[in-house]
Amino acid sequence: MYRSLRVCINDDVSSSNTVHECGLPVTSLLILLFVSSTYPVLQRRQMESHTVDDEQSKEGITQQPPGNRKYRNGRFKEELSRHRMAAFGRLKQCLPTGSTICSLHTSSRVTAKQHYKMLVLGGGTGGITMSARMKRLMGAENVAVVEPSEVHYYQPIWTLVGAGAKNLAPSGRPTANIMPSGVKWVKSKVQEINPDSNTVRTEDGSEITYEYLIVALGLQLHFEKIKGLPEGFEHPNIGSNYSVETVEKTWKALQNFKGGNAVFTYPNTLIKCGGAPQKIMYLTDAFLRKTGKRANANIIYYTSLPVIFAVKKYADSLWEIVKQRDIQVNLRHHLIEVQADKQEAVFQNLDNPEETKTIEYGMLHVTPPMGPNMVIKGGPLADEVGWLDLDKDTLQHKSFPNVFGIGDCTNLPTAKTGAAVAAQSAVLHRTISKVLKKEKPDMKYDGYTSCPFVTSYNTVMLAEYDYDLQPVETFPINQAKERRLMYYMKADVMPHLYWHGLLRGLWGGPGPARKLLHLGMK
Ligand code: FAD
Ligand code: UQ1
Repeated sequence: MYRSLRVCINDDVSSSNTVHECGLPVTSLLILLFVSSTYPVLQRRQMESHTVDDEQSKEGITQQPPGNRKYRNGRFKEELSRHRMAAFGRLKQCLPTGSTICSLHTSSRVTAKQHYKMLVLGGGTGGITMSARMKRLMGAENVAVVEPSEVHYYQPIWTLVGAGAKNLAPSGRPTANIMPSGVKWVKSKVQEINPDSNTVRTEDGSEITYEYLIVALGLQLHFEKIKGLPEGFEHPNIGSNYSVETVEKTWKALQNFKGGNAVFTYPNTLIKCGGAPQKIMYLTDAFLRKTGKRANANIIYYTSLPVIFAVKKYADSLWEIVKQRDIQVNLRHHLIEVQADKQEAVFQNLDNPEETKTIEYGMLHVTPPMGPNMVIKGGPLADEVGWLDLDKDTLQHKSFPNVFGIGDCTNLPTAKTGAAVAAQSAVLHRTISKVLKKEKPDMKYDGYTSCPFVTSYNTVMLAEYDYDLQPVETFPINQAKERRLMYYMKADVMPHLYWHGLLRGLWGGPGPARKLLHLGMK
């Protein structure tokens, strides 16, 4: 096994080993990673554990809809498809929603007055992860999550859905199934947060009071800031991996592509997963090569940034890749208009705003502008831009010590990713357990974030870095190389780590595994 493990670790794409040779040892390595990273959590769990155990609470005060396990199969597929149709309807009406907000449920189950020791706003990656951890810390009956959506999505896999390498349906699971058992799910939308009176008002007019609050509301997509969108998505040959409504349109556009310009954009705002606009471009290149259409295609990347990527080590590799694959990169340009009926996209030169150019496309992948959640923006919890204003070390709010935050909705100065949420969740868990004991928080978040750059249908370059934009690599190999092992991890291992590790509050990022793999030297 060790011999083949060595073979696997040396699996940069120039090596002749196949992915299959790697399967068993890689799985062993990843199990080792998971166990080493969750061991501290399990140890802490014993020390902190509340008397309500999982099984008891499942049979006890669970407030989830009955029979939710059955819901998984046929009925869920129907529900997912209905959810997608409704969501596209909202996208057309141009509502400033995030990627997964569903307002179908103005819950009749919400009673007029409620109080919780720990109230979590948002049931996405950060919200569910923290509610699982808070259940462990203080008992399920003390925790509630406000989340309007019936379906929870694993967004990172949409990169592969847009390229036809995975199906959309398994990226969504019923919220009822991933809500920690016994935790109250308030199926409504937060409308207002009043931290002076420790009160949250929901869309149906209910008021919920709290002792402690975790804000995990994600960010909002703004397709409507590009002239001609979102209605342009009704035309063919345009898609976006950033939303459940548009991700399958990317795959259609890729399959329909006959030749001409295949155009990829990166907007003039902060975004989640800053690598995703490029990942679909490399996959497009690979698909067109495989199908013999690459010779008739110009692949063009327009980015508002002055660099291809913020971390030099990985940027150097990406420049090599675009050169090798004959991809044209235009820095400091952003998409301002789409005339989808004519298949034309208009770009502005950010260094010379008077200058615009119109490009005809055979395929267009749009990364929309993004911004803070409107519920936070302009309110007492926001910084001057609108993000949740947190201490970057402890994740405690700067002005309200009983308020905490995690994920894309925050102003933590690092890239917004699920990997960052994982690392933040371990720190935030520790901070809150200290605050509950009236002690000073003692663990610091270092800004850890990660971007698995998918560079083809079997390679990934795994970027990992911190607040200082310094690489913080988990594996004792050069991660600036494209590797098959990393593709296997992204496509097949990460989803399991997400559903069964992160969302259950058992995965706090690869920090402990990194220490182990570097023999305690990092
Ligand atoms: P979300 O998971 O978006 O959750 C926010 C939740 O808040 C949602 O459930 C929403 O319904 C809810 N909400 C919003 N408004 C309200 C309201 N008013 N009231 C109540 N609830 C509300 N990350 C990686 O680590 N690796 C990757 O490879 C990767 N690839 C990605 C590829 C794509 C195409 C995309 C779109 C994302 C990718 N990410 C990746 C990023 C990752 O998915 C996000 O960073 C992560 O999900 C953020 O978690 P969050 O909890 O902050 O926000
Ligand atoms: C990660 O922890 C994570 O959250 C579960 C992701 O989101 C899906 C990631 O993409 C990555 C890369 C990580 C980091 C994990 C390892 C093993 C490096």
